[in-house]
Amino acid sequence: LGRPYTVRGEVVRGDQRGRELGYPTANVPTDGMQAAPADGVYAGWLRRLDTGETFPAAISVGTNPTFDGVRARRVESYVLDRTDLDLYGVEVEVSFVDRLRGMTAFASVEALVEQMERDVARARELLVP
Ligand code: FMN
Repeated sequence: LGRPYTVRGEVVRGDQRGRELGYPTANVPTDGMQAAPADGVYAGWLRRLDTGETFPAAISVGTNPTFDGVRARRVESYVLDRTDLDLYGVEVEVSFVDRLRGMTAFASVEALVEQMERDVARARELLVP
């Protein structure tokens, strides 16, 4: 595979929890038509197909096992430092550059947020020179 794996789709509303956690994410559902990489956390890029802009991102693939409820698997991208972006309804392409870790069911929301902070720092090191 000579270039990063990508997933395309329209950004849908998630559980609206990300903003409360301090890390709002652009959620793209995975359907039967395209395979997402294994559940876990990645550093990569989110590209808006409407404007062509590309942003560095920390990306989660999975069902958010820290929280209750049966949930669809999806690709969630936190665009670094851009809590102001509104991407609902926008077609995006997410590229996976580096795998950071596996998906974890944390015992508390605080533990999840601390780990997300480390993930974002690592993604920044890898993506932003
Ligand atoms: N959810 C988990 O349950 N376990 C994880 O290990 C985990 N890691 C994440 C790492 C990053 C960098 C990001 C952006 C999200 C991660 N998530 C993880 C997903 C969050 O639980 C999710 O973004 C949050 O619940 C908001 O969901 P919502 O967009 O549906 O509101």
